[in-house]
Amino acid sequence: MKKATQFIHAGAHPDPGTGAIMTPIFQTSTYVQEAPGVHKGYEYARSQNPTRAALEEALAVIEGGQFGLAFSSGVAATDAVIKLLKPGDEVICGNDMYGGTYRLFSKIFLKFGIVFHYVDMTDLKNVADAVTPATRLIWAETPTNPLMNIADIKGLANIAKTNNILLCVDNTFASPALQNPLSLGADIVMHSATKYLSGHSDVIQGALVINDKALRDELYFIQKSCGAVPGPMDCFLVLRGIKTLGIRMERHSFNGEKIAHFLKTHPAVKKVYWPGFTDHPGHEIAKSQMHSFGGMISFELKNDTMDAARKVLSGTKLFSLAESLGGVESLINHPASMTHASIPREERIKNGLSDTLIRLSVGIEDADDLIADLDQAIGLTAGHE
Ligand code: P1T
Repeated sequence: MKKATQFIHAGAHPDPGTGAIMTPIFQTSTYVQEAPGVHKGYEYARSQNPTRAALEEALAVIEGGQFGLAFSSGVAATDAVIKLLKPGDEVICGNDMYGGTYRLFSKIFLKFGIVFHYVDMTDLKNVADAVTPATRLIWAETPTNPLMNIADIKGLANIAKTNNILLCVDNTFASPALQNPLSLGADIVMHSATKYLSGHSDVIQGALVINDKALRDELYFIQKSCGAVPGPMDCFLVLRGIKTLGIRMERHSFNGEKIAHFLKTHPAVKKVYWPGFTDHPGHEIAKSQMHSFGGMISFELKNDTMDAARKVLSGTKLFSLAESLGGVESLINHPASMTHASIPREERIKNGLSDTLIRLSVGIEDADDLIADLDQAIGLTAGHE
């Protein structure tokens, strides 16, 4: 089945009781059993819920995997993956990633004895060199948040397979419409479903998709034992979001491309981070593993003062200043003080995330309106160069 059809039909089965075409919101905590242990496959809603089951099936189908698992947030999904490990195990991860993932690794799991090596994953050699006998997991974001770096998923999978290491790819920025890491050799795909999967900025949720049954069972055991499950209403919202994922991503990519090129030629802009540019260092890899380049763009002004950055961040009218991304409406964000504030400044700067970087989540409004908005906001810095 083609992707466009999958987005509409994955996980959708008419309700056996009523024929309802949309999966009902099973707002229940428990299920009545006929006799002890005699039930319809549902015992207690932390372990199973039919709305969640429909969503998990849909997630698996659209990522091209066998099994999906939904979590109460993206970080809860990441948390479950790291809980596969034990003290002394080592993880190789990128040096540019969502600040909350870095915080989870460095402030929570480090004290439980898990060791994290942060490397520049745009060069596979850095990853290969970081492998030790204790390495159990490679954690990759591609494109990265917020610098839009690209890692070669097939290359990472080769390193992982050769060394008997798991590869988990955080596919949040691309979404399943643009990139399917399992087909490139990853063992686990992680999503902040809060973003493109939900698409409407009205839900917090996370997801994992897996092919291997034993690995799925381990992660399911963690999901039900630790309890970070999403409620049925949220599952319904993400199921609904998935139906329009394909067409939304087409428009995000279309608008993203227009805005990236507008920024690149703007006289007040110093640098634009977007993997669709032929001179982006990861462009050829991005082209080979992504269907299009999505709606995430970061940029820096030639005037690299906080004053100028603040003028743009506060000056847009259509782009709302907010954390998060992937919704239908455009957002503007200041990673250094917002989404990536938990990364020590020294680390951020070393890895190329400047104090004045501005990140855009380009929505699905009219591209010309969005460009006019950015143009007027950047214009507010004129005369301050
Ligand atoms: O917010 P939550 O659903 O828990 O997802 C965490 C997460 C994981 N991975 C990536 C790549 C992410 O971007 C996020 C969340 N990011 C933001 C809130 C943000 O504005 O960057």
